[in-house]
Amino acid sequence: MSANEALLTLEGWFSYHDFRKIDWGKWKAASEEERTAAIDELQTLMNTWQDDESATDGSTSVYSVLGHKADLSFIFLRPTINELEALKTAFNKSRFADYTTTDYSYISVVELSNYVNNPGEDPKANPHVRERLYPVMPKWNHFCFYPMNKKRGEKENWYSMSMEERRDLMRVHGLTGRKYAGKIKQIIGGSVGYDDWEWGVTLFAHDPLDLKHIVYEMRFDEVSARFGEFGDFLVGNYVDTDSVKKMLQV
Ligand code: 76R
Repeated sequence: MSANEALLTLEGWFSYHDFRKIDWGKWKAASEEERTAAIDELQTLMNTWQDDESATDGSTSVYSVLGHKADLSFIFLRPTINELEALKTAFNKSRFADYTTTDYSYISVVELSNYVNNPGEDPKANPHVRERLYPVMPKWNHFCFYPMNKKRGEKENWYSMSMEERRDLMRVHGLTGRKYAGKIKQIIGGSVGYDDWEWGVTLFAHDPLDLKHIVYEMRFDEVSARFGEFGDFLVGNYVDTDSVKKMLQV
């Protein structure tokens, strides 16, 4: 194996998952006028994010999140990390942001690893590759997010395996994934150097059971069974400007 064979990854848009909690006590204590102005401003922001998507300058999704870990999830994909920072700052300057806290976020870059490329081809010239590196997120009803690592233990170390071994395991992983065509869309964000885990996994589904089924089925694939280590899972429901208003109206 050549030393840099392991380094061949393809990167696309940068990704920022911003998980916000709503301070419901403070929100309910605000005047109706203030709440209306805050919701209007949030809807305006969401429309500007949609304009970026229409101009293919990125993609944005908003989901309401179940459980105690967050209430809303904003997922931004953009060409540069400067744009991600500007989006974060613009949001923080909005009125609605004053009623939120952010205990968790995740930074990564959409990544394809080189296990399945066609030798000799310029991968970025391939429309299928481009579609995966610069993905417009589907407006599907449900999403889940979790970060993961591949083990670097004394006994099992993904990074000391040969390219052939890794490719074989990833091929099986890809075959499992393909069984969910049309049911699951996944975005893999590489986060080495950016965040606390090696990858952020974002899955979109029409049916929340498919989220459970794919993650469970993959646990039996050798690559996940032997090497997968997982962080917190978050799951939620798609919201647009109308449903976010409904969610926030008290
Ligand atoms: O077949 C292909 O075209 C691409 C093959 C492929 C790669 C290289 C692929 C396919 N993935 C790849 C890389 Mn994936 N993926 C995950 C998870 O919970 C778990 O156990 C794992 C979390 C899911 C659910 C998932 C889904 N994948 C990766 C990588 C980078 C690994 C590396 O570089 O070492 C990670 C961390 C990862 C994790 N994967 C697919 C899916 C699905 C649904 C597919 C099929 C996609 C398709 O054919 O459209």
